[in-house]
Amino acid sequence: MSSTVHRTCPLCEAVCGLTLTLDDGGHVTSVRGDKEDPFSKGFICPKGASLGKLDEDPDRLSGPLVREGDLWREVGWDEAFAAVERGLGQVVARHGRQSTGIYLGNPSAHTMAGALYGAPLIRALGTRNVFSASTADQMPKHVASGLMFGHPLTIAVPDLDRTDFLLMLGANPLESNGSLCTAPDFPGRLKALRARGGKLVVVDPRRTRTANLADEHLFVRPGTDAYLLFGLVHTLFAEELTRLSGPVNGLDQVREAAKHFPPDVVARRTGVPAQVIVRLARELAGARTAAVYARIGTCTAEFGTLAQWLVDVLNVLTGNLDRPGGAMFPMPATESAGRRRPYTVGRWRSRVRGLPEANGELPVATFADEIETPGDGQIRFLVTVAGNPVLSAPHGDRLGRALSGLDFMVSVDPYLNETTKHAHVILPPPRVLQAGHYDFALLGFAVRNYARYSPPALPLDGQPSEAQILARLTLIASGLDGDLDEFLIGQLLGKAVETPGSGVEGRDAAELRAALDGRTGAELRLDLMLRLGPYGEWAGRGDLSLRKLLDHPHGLDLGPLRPRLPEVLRTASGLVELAPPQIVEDVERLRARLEEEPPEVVLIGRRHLRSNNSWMHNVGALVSGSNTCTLQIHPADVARFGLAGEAVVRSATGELTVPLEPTDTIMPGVVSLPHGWGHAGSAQAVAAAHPGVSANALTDESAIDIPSGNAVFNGVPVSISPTGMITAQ
Ligand SMILES: Nc1nc2c(c(=O)[nH]1)N[C@H]1C(S)=C(S)[C@@H](COP(=O)(O)OP(=O)(O)OC[C@H]3O[C@@H](n4cnc5c(=O)[nH]c(N)nc54)[C@H](O)[C@@H]3O)O[C@H]1N2
Ligand SMILES: Nc1nc2c(c(=O)[nH]1)N[C@H]1C(S)=C(S)[C@@H](COP(=O)(O)OP(=O)(O)OC[C@H]3O[C@@H](n4cnc5c(=O)[nH]c(N)nc54)[C@H](O)[C@@H]3O)O[C@H]1N2
Ligand code: SF4
Ligand SMILES: [Mo]
Repeated sequence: MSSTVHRTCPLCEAVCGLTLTLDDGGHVTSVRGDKEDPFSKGFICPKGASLGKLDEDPDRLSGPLVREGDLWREVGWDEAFAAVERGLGQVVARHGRQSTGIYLGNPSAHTMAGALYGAPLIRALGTRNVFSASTADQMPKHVASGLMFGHPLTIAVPDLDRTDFLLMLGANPLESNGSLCTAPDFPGRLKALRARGGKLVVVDPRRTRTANLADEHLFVRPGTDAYLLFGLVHTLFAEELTRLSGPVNGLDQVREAAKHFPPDVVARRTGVPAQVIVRLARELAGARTAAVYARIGTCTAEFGTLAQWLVDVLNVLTGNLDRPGGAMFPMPATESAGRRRPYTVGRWRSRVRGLPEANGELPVATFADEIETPGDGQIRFLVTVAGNPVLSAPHGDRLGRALSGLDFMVSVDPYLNETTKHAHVILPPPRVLQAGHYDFALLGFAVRNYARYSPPALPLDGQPSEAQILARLTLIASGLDGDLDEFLIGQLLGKAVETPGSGVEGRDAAELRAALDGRTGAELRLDLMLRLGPYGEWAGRGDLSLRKLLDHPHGLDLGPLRPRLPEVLRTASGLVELAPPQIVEDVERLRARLEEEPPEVVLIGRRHLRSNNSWMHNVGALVSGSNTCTLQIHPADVARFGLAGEAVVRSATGELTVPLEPTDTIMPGVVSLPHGWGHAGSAQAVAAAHPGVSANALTDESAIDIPSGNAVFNGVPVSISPTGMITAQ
């Protein structure tokens, strides 16, 4: 007897619904797109299709490991947690809480465990040494949105299904399936845009598959998007094409700042001809509706925050912010109504380099500094959750060496990999199908309002869920006993019954608690958030609850995006802040860079459809064909540097020998290497057989986007030479 289960794919931001068939033994026999999912409508990609293989990967850890020297020993859960408690206790007793640190990796933005227990664990550790993949990714967007709209999660997404004109920079959704824009079947949605007469313009130093689908592709020099965007802003003012989205603060400052970046000046730097910039500005202003959307290529760059800011400046100046077909604010089902203080950055600074905090985190670019540098606050005890920063952080090999010097490290991860091999204890989460799934983070960036909950498809046989692992770590770190979920539920309910307009003001918290549904603490907390959320049965505007989601196993469409200004704003002024001082002051740095000679060759990254950052390289069906770690390089550069087959790439931090992939789809003077490879000697058999090299051996942790502290992966200066050549020292 086989059974069928419907689940959200947890592997990328597209949140596709999947339909899986399981045999009696709980083995996955087929994976298909769920045609009845109102959002993804049956879409699936090769990664989703391999979910069964991934779930049953024989190299996934099935129980905790404890390291003794170079030897790993399988232990029971109690012994593993006891080891963590001892390790933490010793470090804290000697060096205090500021000697602890935490790193949260990308999948913790996909798991319920990460969403529900990440923040409590950080609070329990009581440290400012908080790092995550966000500062190797989207922190510039949080900072720009936080300062403009008052909350770092108030992020405008392109209204993909209704826009008439999409200007896309530094994103390649045909490979990535989209990011900070949750849109299952992104490729189909782009085709639909064109089919309804809309226009797609892609700006990328490579002619990607997304660029091939577009009406127009513009090659841009890496790291120069802020100039290009300023050139567009300049033109809108110069030609009086602006029509504001609504009342804003700071319009004059933006006009002043843009004066320094006329199209002919920025053309030289960006490689985009001035007349093209002018035409693009006119098209953007003239389109019935339009949206500017920029992603990782523009975020992990030296002027990441300026670029993210200018994206929304353009959306505002063209009247497209917050209107259908423009850039809009989703309203996710678990959004909390609570007002917070207006957003700011730099509330504290990192110990060694004095880099500002953003969203309560320090830049991953200074992670190794904080582990290596002696003194009060030096990290000696580290927790990593769902991260592989040795391959994903800038100058990752240095970080690997730093990790090996920690007094104690505990990793919550299903794999023994380049990062977790430095841990003293590894706590593996159970199989994917044993976890409940709700996309707390990603549904806040969805191009339609939508909700879907996937209960665990298989029981936990004896081992803790990842939620329970993190809850237990939180209790260990806080030194408290008891039920963490009940405590957190009590806290949230206690606040809600005292908050005017919460929908439950004045009601009895114990009675409300008794009404919650859920078989686990995580489900109870989800139910509470749904009920208190904007569609929730307690907030009075709907009837959403966990029960309702369970009754809709294919997901629930909550409608198209709706205008949300000014209600969504959390700025002190109550207006959109078009020229936040912390951002505008960085314009000087952008101007100064204009005077400098650009590097001759720069490195950028890229993504492949069948890869996922540093993992999923242990699934045979995914690591083959085009999914390889090669250096894309223009044939003219191959000739110029006298290369054949392989080349040596050198940067300020390291050097690699890499197989070449000559292609005229990349600009001359630019080379591209995907990140997340470098699995030589891995405990994962398939990955070790397809090792590749780590692009982050070349990236430089000393280069950051100043306002956000974000890492710089695109536009890294490198030199290229033939292999076997001896260089003068
Ligand atoms: N050069 C360069 N570097 C980059 C980038 C780039 O474009 N270029 N991109 C950056 C970006 S955008 C990101 S997001 C970061 C990613 O950086 P990280 O998050 O540090 O790295 P990942 O490769 O995503 O590692 C994911 C880890 O989570 C584990 N894992 C998978 N599923 C689960 C789960 O359900 N629970 C737990 N606990 N663990 C799980 C995997 O085994 C793996 O160890 O890399 C960044 N690094
Ligand atoms: N298959 C697959 N899907 C993924 C991932 C994966 O590793 N594999 N990772 C996931 C993660 S963590 C993220 S954050 C998202 C990212 O999602 P996307 O942002 O769509 O990421 P990429 O596919 O890397 O596309 C970035 C593009 O930016 C271009 N680029 C590089 N430098 C510059 C520049 O200076 N300016 C401009 N304009 N473009 C530049 C690159 O050539 C590349 O085509 O993808 C997610 N989805
Ligand atoms: S596009 Fe993303 S969410 Fe959809 S099936 Fe592929 S990996 Fe899963
Ligand atoms: Mo990412």
